[in-house]
Amino acid sequence: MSIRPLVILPDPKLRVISEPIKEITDDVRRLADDMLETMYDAPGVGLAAIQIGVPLRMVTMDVSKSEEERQPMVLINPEITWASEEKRVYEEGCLSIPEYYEEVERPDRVRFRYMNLQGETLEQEADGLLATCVQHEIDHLNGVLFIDYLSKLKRDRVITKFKKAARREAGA
Ligand code: K1U
Ligand code: ZN
Repeated sequence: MSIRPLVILPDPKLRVISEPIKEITDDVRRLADDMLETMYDAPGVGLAAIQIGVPLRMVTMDVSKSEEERQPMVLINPEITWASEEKRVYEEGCLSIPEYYEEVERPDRVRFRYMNLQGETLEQEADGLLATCVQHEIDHLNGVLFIDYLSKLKRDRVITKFKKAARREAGA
């Protein structure tokens, strides 16, 4: 297992549409292990494979409250199959946009389908942080970021800030 470097805004990889996983191979299992290790190290409650530069439809999540009771989830080819009309606002963050948090409105509850590492197809309903997180992660698989839900003014501001930081780093 290894901790992989995170892809940070404005890297164009974050806008790529990730490819479905066709077969669960040793490489896929290794990717899941690396994603979990990278997510716990960050720390984060979710991670999409593209955030470590791999354009495959895999997500890891763990919204458990304590480190002692970890509940790691690995989602392969996840899809939202139902979303409630009712919305909720949650202050979101993103490991690819460090130290930036904003309120985002999304469906309050969702049902999602995915394959696990054993190749079983499962469907689950979620509310609270899990519902927000799974929507945020599936957006990553489609090249969508939570800043896309903000006003153009806020989005442009944060993109400009991260572009400047990237330029400074490249020049340093
Ligand atoms: O996909 C990502 O960038 C991970 C992101 C997921 C997420 C967080 C909040 C709302 C929606 C989606 C994060 O994990 S940001 C870090 C974070 O929220 C957190 C970190 C440690 C403990 C608790 C939360
Ligand atoms: Zn994110």
